[in-house]
Amino acid sequence: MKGRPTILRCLLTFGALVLAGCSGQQSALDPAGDESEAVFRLFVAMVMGGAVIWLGVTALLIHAARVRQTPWTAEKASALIAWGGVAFPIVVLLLLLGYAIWLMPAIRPWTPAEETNGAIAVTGEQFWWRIRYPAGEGRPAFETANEIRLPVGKPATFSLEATDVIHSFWIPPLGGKMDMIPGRTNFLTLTPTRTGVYRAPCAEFCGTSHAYMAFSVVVMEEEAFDAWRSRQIEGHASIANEGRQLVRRHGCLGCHSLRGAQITGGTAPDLTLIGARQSIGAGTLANTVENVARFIRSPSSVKPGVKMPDFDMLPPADITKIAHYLGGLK
Ligand code: HEC
Ligand SMILES: [Cu+2]
Repeated sequence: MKGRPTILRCLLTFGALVLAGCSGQQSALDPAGDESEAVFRLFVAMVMGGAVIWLGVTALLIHAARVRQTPWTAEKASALIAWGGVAFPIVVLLLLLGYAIWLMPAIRPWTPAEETNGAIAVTGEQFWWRIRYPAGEGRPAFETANEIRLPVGKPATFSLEATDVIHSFWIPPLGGKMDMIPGRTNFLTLTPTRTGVYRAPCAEFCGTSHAYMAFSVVVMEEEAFDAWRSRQIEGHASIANEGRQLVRRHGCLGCHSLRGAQITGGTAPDLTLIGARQSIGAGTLANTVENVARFIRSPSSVKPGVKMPDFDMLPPADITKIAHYLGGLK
């Protein structure tokens, strides 16, 4: 008697945990875009259909084993097998196949050439994301990293590449995934329908720090997006301070670009608006001054295999100043 409530409690807790896992920044079961909505509907149709069929088969089994006392005649049994075992599965599978094929254009839209020109170029690198917004409407192109911002309600086309090994582009709440393959360009169009911040993990094992390779997607109202884009393009030409001198003196700009600072590097994430990003180290640490300092001091202890050298030989005061400076680049 004592066992019952415990089992019930376990089931309730488990159920609550499972349901809690459905919402959130990285869930395909909480769609925030047209493409993920289509995949979600297919998922629901399959789960519900599967559940109904399973219940039917179980009921039949119980009926045959427990309720019915007399055996079936050979004819009745054959008819049951023909209808229940052949006709029914064929109809169900054909319906599901038809539904999935009907959804396909929505999930994998063909991207017309004029849209590929305006695509946001995303390149997978070990272990971060290079993001280039194209020039257009009189605005110059610009580069950023580890965070994609999009205006809500507008289809966004991505051109996907990789420099080193295969990575995979997947924004669960919006749709995907699509492989990023060195030497090849793949296209994907996604239409966000809800503002919010989403997390997108690399979906193809790509090396030691594969699990620390994610980016954030910030879906914004159009005005806020335009303001962000203008700030990216402007950079920080007017900022002259000690932090910036230190960044230059310690050689950070040999790898990193910082629009408005003298040099633009290119083998590492762009740092122009680093202070406005959700996280640092490609989704690895929360974006706080302490974490930025920790990352600069010893990236290798945060991300194994990282391609940034440790800077633990720098005076701690310099690292703190740089971290404060970077945190202010918004
Ligand atoms: C040899 C090239 C190189 C140098 C020099 C270098 N970095 Fe990096 N840095 C990288 C790479 C590569 C990454 C991406 C690491 C990752 O997330 O996998 C990175 C990442 C970062 C990040 C996180 C960026 C983000 O988008 O999350 C910060 C902050 C940073 N570096 C600051 C610095 C500072 C400050 C210096 C100078 C003291 C410096 N770096 C020098 C290569 C370099
Ligand atoms: Cu990867």
